[in-house]
Amino acid sequence: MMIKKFDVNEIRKDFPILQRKINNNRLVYLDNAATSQKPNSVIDSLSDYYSSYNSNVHRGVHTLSVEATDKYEMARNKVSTFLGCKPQEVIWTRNTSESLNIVSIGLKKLIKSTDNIVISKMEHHSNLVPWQQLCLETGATLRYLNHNLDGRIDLVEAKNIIDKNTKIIAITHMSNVLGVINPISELRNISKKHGTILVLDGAQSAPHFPVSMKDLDCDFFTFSAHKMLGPTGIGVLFGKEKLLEEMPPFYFGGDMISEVTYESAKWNDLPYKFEAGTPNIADAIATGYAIDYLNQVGMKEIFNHEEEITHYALDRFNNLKNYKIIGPKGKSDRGGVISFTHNTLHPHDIGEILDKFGIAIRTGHHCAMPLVRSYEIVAAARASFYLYNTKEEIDMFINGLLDVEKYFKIN
Ligand code: C6P
Repeated sequence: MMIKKFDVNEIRKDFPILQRKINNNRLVYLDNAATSQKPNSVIDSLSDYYSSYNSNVHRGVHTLSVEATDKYEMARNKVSTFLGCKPQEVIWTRNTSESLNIVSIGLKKLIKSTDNIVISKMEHHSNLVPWQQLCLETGATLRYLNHNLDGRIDLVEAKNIIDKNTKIIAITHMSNVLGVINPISELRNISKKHGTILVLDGAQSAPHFPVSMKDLDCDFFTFSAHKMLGPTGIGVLFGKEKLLEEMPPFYFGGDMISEVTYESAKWNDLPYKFEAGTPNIADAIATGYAIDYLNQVGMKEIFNHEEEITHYALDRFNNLKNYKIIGPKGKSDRGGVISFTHNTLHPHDIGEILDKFGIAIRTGHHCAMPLVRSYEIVAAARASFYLYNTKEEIDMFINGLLDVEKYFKIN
């Protein structure tokens, strides 16, 4: 694949929505942690599927079905290359949330009441509630890794929290609120001694920097295509082959079986054992196009660009008198997410006024209610960046924050 030199202005031309005006202002889209925008190649691939080769997969001998099956499996191969794993270790799901549910329910039979499961206090509800439920059902204990005000996990304490009864550690690779990138290799080293299963929530990492299943040495990894230029309604569960072989299927029905009698059923081979029914063919194929786009730009280049604009934003933020960052003020091991509050203004008011200027940010608890509450607030505002954001947009955002204060007559 040809690597383009990173040129944000060229990249922007591939995203038609970025030409939109919001309230007569140009759109400044800074809500990428919620969902990313899509390039033409992804949008066109959806229309191409429905207009040229719409058909079911793995079922037909006719040309359309063969074409659809080839493209669907080719997309899986692209994901496996992107992650550095085997194609049979890539399961198509609906999103990160579904992937994490498949794992937590699939591992249930391994869990005894004397076991514990360790997660962090910064988890998205998708990586908290499934484990909470699993503990409630099995009698196991849910333990939490603590972090400091900056969002850095306490690794000294982690050595005591993770022990011989820890069956699973499930942690976010990068926090959607604090922006911290968690110390996965250190946690892996601690967990290895106890043979603990490591589950990574990659919803905020896979879109933004290279992720290698080999280097991370995780047992499961999950992400959503919609946060990485792909469509909504499709996600991925990576699992080590051996564990997936041992895990029971989540859904039952067509395609996930190899043989059915009136009395019993045998499961299909991986990955189909976990893909019951007609899958989300068009969106899986479009995810392949999203990965092509990311590869063409380069994941390292994307990270470098985001790092540059995030550092710039942090420097400008530090000069704002009344705004306070939730999460690390430092620049190391953090991605392009900045959550913040204001001394007197409610985050929703900030978000609404910024929208009048065409600037899209997210406000609320960001589906991490316990974390946000731990900072003694009920909501935060959040700006999150991606490959198509520019320094000029950061300036517009920071100036927008000052204009919000003017709007509310705050000095
Ligand atoms: N976070 C945000 O605005 P789904 O909704 O299943 O595609 O992804 C869930 C999810 C899981 N883990 C992390 C770390 C996430 O950030 C998200 C999605 C969005 O922060 C929507 S709440």
